Amino acid sequence: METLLLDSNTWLLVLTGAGVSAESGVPTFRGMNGLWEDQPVTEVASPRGFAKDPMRVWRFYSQRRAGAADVSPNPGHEALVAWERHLGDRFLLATQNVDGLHRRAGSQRVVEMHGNLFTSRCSNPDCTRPPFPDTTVYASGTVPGCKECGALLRPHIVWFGEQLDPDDLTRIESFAVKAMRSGGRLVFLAAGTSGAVYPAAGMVDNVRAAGGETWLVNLDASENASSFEHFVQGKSGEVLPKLGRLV
Ligand code: BJW
Repeated sequence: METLLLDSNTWLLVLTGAGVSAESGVPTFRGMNGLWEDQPVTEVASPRGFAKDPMRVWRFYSQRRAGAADVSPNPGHEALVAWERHLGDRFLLATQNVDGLHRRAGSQRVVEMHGNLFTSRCSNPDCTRPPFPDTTVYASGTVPGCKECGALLRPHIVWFGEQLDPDDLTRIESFAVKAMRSGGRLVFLAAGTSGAVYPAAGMVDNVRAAGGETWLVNLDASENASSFEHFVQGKSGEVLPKLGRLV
């Protein structure tokens, strides 16, 4: 197996997806065939789905909260923690996962691009209440309301068709810019992601355009696999612990 050199010249930007949590027992989107209760997840987890049936949306997220609370980080998460300890500020982890497992494993420099399962916010864009931690598994058939304005609460998740937080995107871009300006070696590694959802799926092209090196660790060839220079096929929990050569 190829090894990825992580030395004092390396700046490592990691992108993770649902495959990294799969070995912890969290179902992937592709694994569910993109369906939940026979409905496309893209319909349930969308602004339109929430407007149409907020109870169904909360049932979906309450079920996932209950499931994610019971699982633990796996060796893939742990390998990334070790790499971060080695590289310090020359490491950044952008995750599409909302399950919080990276932070629970000990990762600190984390950007949760698609939000967080254990955070809720008011659905009223004019409400001043900021997003807040919320581990509640709401009873089926209920929809929580905002204490401040009475509107419906919603999960703090980026649904299809919604904008990602511009601060998150800036943090990722600034990391790459800083790496290139420092004259260091910028490495982008994507793990456990289908490469089908943007803007995350476009990160590989941006890094290549900036002159960075690109690696993919995935169970199968993701949709954008041909954009990567290195592809290590396998389970992230088995590959990542062996991949990094810390110098
Ligand atoms: C293993 C493994 C193991 C298994 N080890 N591997 C440009 C072009 C075309 C369209 C667009 C575009 N830019 C934006 C869009 C629209 C849209 C989009 O991307 N659509 C595509 C379907 C084409 N994007 C958006 O709407 C985004 N917003 C945005 O860009 O705003 C501006 C804008 C809006 C509209 C138009 C244009 C611009 C928002 C995207 C938000 C995504 N949110 C979700 C769901 C939230 C619901 C929830 O979590 O409850 O986030 S979608 C879902 O997909 C979830 C995931 O984070 C995301 C990525 O999935 P991921 O992680 O890749 O998982 P899987 O299951 O798909 O794949 C797992 C992979 O792991 C597989 O390959 C397995 O083989 C592998 N695997 N076990 C290693 N053990």
